[in-house]
Amino acid sequence: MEELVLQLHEIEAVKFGTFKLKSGISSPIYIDLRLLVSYPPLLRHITTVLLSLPSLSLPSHHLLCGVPYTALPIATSLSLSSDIPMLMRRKEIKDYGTAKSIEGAFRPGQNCLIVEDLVTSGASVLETAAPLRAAGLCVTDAVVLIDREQGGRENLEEKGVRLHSVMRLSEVVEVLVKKGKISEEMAEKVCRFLDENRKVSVPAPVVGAAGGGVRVLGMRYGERAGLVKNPAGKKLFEVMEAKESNLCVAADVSTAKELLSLAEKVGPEICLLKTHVDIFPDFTPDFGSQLREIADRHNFLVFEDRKFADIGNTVTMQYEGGIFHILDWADIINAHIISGPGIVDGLKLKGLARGRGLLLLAEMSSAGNLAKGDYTSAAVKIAADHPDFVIGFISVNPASWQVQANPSFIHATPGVQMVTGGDALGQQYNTPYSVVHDRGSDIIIVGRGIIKAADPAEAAKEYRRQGWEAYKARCA
Ligand code: S5P
Repeated sequence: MEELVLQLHEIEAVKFGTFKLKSGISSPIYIDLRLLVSYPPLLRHITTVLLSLPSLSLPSHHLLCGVPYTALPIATSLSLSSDIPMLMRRKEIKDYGTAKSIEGAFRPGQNCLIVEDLVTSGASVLETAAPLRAAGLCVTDAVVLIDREQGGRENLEEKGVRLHSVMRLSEVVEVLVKKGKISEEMAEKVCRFLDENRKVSVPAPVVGAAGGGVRVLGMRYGERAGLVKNPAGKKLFEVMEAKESNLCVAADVSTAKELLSLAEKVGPEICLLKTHVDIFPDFTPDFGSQLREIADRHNFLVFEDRKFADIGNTVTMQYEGGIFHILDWADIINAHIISGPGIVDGLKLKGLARGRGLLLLAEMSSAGNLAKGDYTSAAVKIAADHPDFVIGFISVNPASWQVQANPSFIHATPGVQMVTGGDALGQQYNTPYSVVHDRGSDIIIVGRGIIKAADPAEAAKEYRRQGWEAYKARCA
């Protein structure tokens, strides 16, 4: 071990000074094991040490998973030397393709050892353990090169993960003093720091597969209904729970007549029916009341996908007036936030008194769209300012949002089909499981996957089943 410590010091993977750690505390010692990739002999040395760690029974693990990113080369090297297959956890879930949070081959019930370079609070290990466990794997042990002795071992133990470390930070310091690499004074400073920071707690969760939002994602729709102020939002959660459906059909058919017939057919399977009323050549003023009658009978809500985008004053007129009188029949509408928060004020002016709800477009499903990053964060902020009227978001990958989770907001995701892919005009599809389980959305919005099926009622039944299974797996 002494030799290993000296080599780490030699390559400046262990440094002394004043450093701010991920946990927010200021430390006189900093360990940067990212440098290991530049020193293959050292990586090999570490692997040999890990292989012979007495407390760790490597063969009892079916799989290894490194904590991204620094521990990935260590895990890879350990996998090559031990022949134990490896998994990789994505830090960010892709917004295209298969959108898996865990890459690699595995079977539920297999035991996966987590490999980490350095443990402080244990938060990073737990961030990796959460999606592995959610995928049905057993996570009982983690192995780390250096334990900073700042509560990580205890935090992990509490969550059922035993920590095996090659060395403790105090041992690293001892070796360096003994070999004359650092002064007694520096060693004392580090030891004092360790004594004063014996317990670094795991940071509070934020939304996201990265350990965040686990609490929110595990909550049942019925439980969340109790947190919603807006009547349409509350009813939506309640209908979902009662009907065991998180399916919204996007009824993009050619005529109003076809829409009403489709609503009858898929009504029993859905929590929400989404319309684009401006595409119908046969729209009549009684369309709204006819649709409402079907909606009430089958217990679903109506969502007019109007995507308002103008200034507050204009949208009040578009919402209430014109030919369509959307305000009279749609429980839910949606809006872009490109024009700023005034659009919400405008729509709210008309909709709030009628018990209507608003979804904000925080992300979109189409290739190359601009609703991301700061734009998405702005939508979250505007929603937080109007919890009486905004009921949630049109989103694509809410699990990756680096903002605090709010379980009262609902997420509805378009671009859903049984297989991933897209259309010729930029639409991008993910599966119900990936949308609800991996990406943390609540409602799947399915258009052509159902309306173009030979039997739309049967297709709706299958989408509903898949959407609900994904939700149950997420809650579990
Ligand atoms: O980003 C978006 C937002 C929406 S509301 N991407 C979308 O596709 N939509 C709508 O969802 C779109 O207008 C259409 O009505 C539906 C998707 O239909 P599908 O046939 O591609 O499933």
